Amino acid sequence: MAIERTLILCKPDAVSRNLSGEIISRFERRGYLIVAMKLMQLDGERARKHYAEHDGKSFFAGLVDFITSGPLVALAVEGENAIEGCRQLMGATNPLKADVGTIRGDFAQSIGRNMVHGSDSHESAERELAIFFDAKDFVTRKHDLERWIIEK
Ligand code: IDP
Ligand code: MG
Repeated sequence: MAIERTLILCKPDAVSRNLSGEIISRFERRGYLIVAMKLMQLDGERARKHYAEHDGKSFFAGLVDFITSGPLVALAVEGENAIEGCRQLMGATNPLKADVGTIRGDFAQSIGRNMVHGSDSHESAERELAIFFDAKDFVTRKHDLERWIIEK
């Protein structure tokens, strides 16, 4: 069993459409525990750092414009295999390919306005969490994990 921490973003389209609560509740219902959360607007420098792997691609400038265009909600969530599990709840990057029942399959139409971000590996999670949060931002939910989440 691996207890993991991952970065989730309710992107500016989600906040603008008043769906951030709906999205956050999907992670909560799965049992993932929020251990840090911020409503914030990214500047270009932080956005380019977050999406550095896409620098040079045709959609990079549009992606940075969009992610900096309004407030987003950044969350650190924790749980068993949370990195893959959160990606499963999000659905495929292109909403047309995302299953109905996933966040993107239920709420999005186009790839550039797909509502939610989730780290895709341990390395990404560690790198991305450090872009959005300081060590002091995290609370401990060890008691909740032990009581409700982890099989003894
Ligand atoms: P992910 O968000 O599912 O991890 P990535 O491939 O890491 O997908 O791409 C990051 C974000 O960039 C996507 O969520 C999407 O909003 C945007 N994006 C990815 N590919 C395209 C594209 O071909 N056109 C426009 N936007 C794209
Ligand atoms: Mg990605």
